[in-house]
Amino acid sequence: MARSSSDSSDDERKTVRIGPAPPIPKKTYATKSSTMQKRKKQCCLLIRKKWFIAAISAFILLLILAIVLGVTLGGKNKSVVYSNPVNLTWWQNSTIYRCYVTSYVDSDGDGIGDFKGIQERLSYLKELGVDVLWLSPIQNTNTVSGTDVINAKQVKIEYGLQQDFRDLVAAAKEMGIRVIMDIILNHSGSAHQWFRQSQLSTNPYKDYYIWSKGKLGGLNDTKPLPPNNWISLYNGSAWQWSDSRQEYYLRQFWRNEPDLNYRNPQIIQEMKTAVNFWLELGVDGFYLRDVAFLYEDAQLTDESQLSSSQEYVFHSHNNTRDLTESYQAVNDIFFGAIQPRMNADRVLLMETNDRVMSDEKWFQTYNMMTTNALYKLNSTFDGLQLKAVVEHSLEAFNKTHVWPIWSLGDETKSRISSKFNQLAVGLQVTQIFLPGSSSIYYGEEILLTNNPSITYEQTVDSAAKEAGQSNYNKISRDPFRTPMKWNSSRNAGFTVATNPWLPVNNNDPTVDLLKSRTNSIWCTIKDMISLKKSSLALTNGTIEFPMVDVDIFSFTRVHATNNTGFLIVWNVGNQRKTLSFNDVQYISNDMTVIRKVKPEGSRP
Ligand SMILES: [Ca+2]
Ligand SMILES: [Ca+2]
Repeated sequence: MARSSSDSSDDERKTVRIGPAPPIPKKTYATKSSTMQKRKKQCCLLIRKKWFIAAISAFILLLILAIVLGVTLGGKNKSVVYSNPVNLTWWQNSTIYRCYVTSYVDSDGDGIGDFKGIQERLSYLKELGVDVLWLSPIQNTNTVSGTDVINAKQVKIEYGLQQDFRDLVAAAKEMGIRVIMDIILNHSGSAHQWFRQSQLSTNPYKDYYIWSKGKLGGLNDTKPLPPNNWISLYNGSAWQWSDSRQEYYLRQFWRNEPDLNYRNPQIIQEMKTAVNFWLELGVDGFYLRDVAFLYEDAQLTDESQLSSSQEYVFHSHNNTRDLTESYQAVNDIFFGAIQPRMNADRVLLMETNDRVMSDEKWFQTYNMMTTNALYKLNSTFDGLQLKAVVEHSLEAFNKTHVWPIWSLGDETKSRISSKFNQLAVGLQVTQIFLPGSSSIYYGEEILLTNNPSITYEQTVDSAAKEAGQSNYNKISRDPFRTPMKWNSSRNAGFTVATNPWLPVNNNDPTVDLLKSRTNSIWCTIKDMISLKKSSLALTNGTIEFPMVDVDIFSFTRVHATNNTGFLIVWNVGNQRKTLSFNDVQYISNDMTVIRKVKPEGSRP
């Protein structure tokens, strides 16, 4: 990263040099920057015609420039996000690393990632610039990669002992890294003692789940029909027959994940107890999974169908999703008994959706919302579409005063490198510079791709196994969860076991390789995180979109008071472009190129 003496921070030195200035005559910026011209020469020499930016053309598929610029804010109607400097809390000025524990580091050679393994790699996270470690579900489950909780107040035994978790949290804190965790609210596993007892109608567990006798008229009258037409997220009826109880139970997700009955006050109490358990172990916050699904219509009313199809997307879900009670339940669980502790320095986050963003009353509860709006873009998109998504998201966050976390990946989705190909790099860099906090799903920093070579025999995802040999690869989430690739040793340094729980993806580069290349995606992300930390303009500045068209996406982040900031330009098209920012009133010609990013730089 070539930085001039005045390129990145909002310190006094730079402010004096650029200063809040009167409008500066505008020119095509690249032609006026000796730094740029020098870099052009270097680029042409070093990487032939891969990319360069003079006058300004870019023969690239993707180009991001972060450029310091002098600005004047007069004469424009600003779209301001967090315009007034605020005292940022730890979770606002943060880079969040979403760690899928099972695949991160295996310390004891059983082929499964664990707490001690993560602890060994805390220095790696620190080096990358991570402030918050966000752990995938660590509550004890029946299946290693599932969310079928069998004890909400116990660590997953494959990950280690409770003390190992305490040690991890303590070691992370010592390094200035906070630890937050997923908490599973909507369901338990069918192997949970609660469910076993509930199936037998044993109190107090009899009404821990949502049971129904169903409707008369079943095939051969051997069993009734499901009570209504509700569909599971993974298709098929949301009702599962229990032979032992001779009733249906509701499962909005998988058959081994029965929905808990939140209309039973005992469930709220159980969750409060679980939350307290994890707070005692030292976690700094929770990501609340599947809040939208907590409550369903008490009368079990049919949902309207948008077509005759039995697929989930063709049902309305107004009786099974986003009920007001669901969000109220979160208030009941996390505030009240544990409010004093949550308020102090803890954070609650959940994934945003239109329902929750439409009602400000929920924001007494949630500090942060994750948004996967960028991920929802089509695998190819243009600058206008990208801007629309960013603006729509920021408007919602601005209205509700909730701090955004931009999230591109998690263990349920195709990896971004596989979905977006070369555009993935640009999305990663863009999200770092957007207002809010950015996140990294483990492996994104080395452009880990989906592992396409997992056989049916190697498949672990229980739903995929259930789908059978001919269909498993259509629904398996295993390809998005393969082991982290650390180095060139066997199984990429993830484990010394011969057979890791999922096979390592042989196609992808390793951490060690990319760290050794200064223009790699790993180094780029590290540098961009560092840049963001150094700048109030980037954490707390205004945002504008000075030039956006089909091929170009650009935005500025400008300090609210000293008029300095950054311009980020991304050529999302596949043609060389010549750009001039002459017509943008507030951009001066006094700019310095900080970093140029190209998609090819990350691959071996
Ligand atoms: Ca292990
Ligand atoms: Ca539910």
